[in-house]
Amino acid sequence: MPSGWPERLGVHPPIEAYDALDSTNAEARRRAEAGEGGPVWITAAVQTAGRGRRGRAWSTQRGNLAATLLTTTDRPAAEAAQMSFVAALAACDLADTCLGPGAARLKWPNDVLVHGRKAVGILVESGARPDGRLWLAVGIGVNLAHAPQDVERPATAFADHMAIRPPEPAAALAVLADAFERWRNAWTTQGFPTIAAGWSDRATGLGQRCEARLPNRTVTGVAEGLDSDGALRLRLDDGALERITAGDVFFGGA
Ligand code: BT5
Repeated sequence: MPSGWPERLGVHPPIEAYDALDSTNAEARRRAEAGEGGPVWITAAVQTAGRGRRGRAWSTQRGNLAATLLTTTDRPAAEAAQMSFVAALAACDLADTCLGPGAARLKWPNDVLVHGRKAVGILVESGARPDGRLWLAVGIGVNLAHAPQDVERPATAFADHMAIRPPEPAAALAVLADAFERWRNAWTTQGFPTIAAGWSDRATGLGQRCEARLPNRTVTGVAEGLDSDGALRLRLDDGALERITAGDVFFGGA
């Protein structure tokens, strides 16, 4: 390659692979708190204490993908949180690659469902650095080979929908990391509306009734779509609009 050649589009940050970790997000946090800024992808074949949102657990069996992008941003925290939609779109692209276009749908805020069942979970954590910037840990768990049976909501794995073997985690991460760069680049150059449009095209449940379990109460209404910052616009039965910024939503019991 000639010297001074521009960086190849789609080149992703380096990947550091472990055989086992407690949690790739926990490892990213430890590194961030020790001053590391990334960007780096951290992956582990097995997680012994994988975590979901709000203190919940995430199971990662061998053959599945657990990966976290540790990176640093100058964006304010509320805006940086939009990275979870970038992650969901990248995971949807990975699902499209493995299962064919359209097999995966996105459920607010950032689950990836395959035939209505959860196949991918995303956990974004962040913290302030001494220099005032923000570190972000964007954790993505993909059920490539196995789905747990003992979970509250139905889960599935890519393998359940493929005639051939699912990709190895390392191969899947290469596809995911490239897709992530493409969407992150779109977010940077075109802003959140491009991400919101991509997400909405692939979303499930928009226009449908749903129940939103918020940290301190539960509300029901019709999910109208994404607000300009990523909040879910929920039209309540009395006609009022509620912006959901955190919580879990359930459509038709799923
Ligand atoms: C999530 O939380 O969906 C976020 C999961 C993020 C996992 C990645 S793996 C790499 C990185 N390192 C980590 O430690 N975490 C990230 P939430 O929406 O709270 O869903 C958690 C719930 O999903 C649990 O309470 C279970 O009911 C269910 N669950 C657990 N493991 C699952 C799996 N493998 N597949 C589907 N559902 C699962």
